[in-house]
Amino acid sequence: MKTLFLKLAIAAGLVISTASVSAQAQEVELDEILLREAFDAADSTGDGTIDEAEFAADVIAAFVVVDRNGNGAVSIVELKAVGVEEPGLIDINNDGTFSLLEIMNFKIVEFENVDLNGDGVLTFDEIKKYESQR
Ligand SMILES: [Ca+2]
Ligand SMILES: [Ca+2]
Ligand SMILES: [Ca+2]
Repeated sequence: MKTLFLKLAIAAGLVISTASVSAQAQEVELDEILLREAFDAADSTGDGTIDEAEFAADVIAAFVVVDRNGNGAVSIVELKAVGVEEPGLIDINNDGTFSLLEIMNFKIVEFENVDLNGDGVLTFDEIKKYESQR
């Protein structure tokens, strides 16, 4: 069972790391290099997997970066700038902005989708596979 804090934390991060990867890299090889960098940055324990706490921390760190004016909510413009194509799915209360909670709810689902073998941690291969299907 995830805590609310974890739900909050999971939303923001992988949005940014994966989005910046696809925005910057067109070639597969470069894509993989950037993906690896994002993965290693998120894997703060360095054990080769990303658990929920690491994922959550990554989400929060990313949210802070994207929320440029620091008002605790991300606008559609800010979100699209990091490559999120369907922000409507994230905006639960439909107010046109994206709170950390809304993003976290969205990212939790993504975490579970990426975790192909359902062991509760993400490996580089799982993320790579997920990214290649997007
Ligand atoms: Ca780790
Ligand atoms: Ca909202
Ligand atoms: Ca897994």
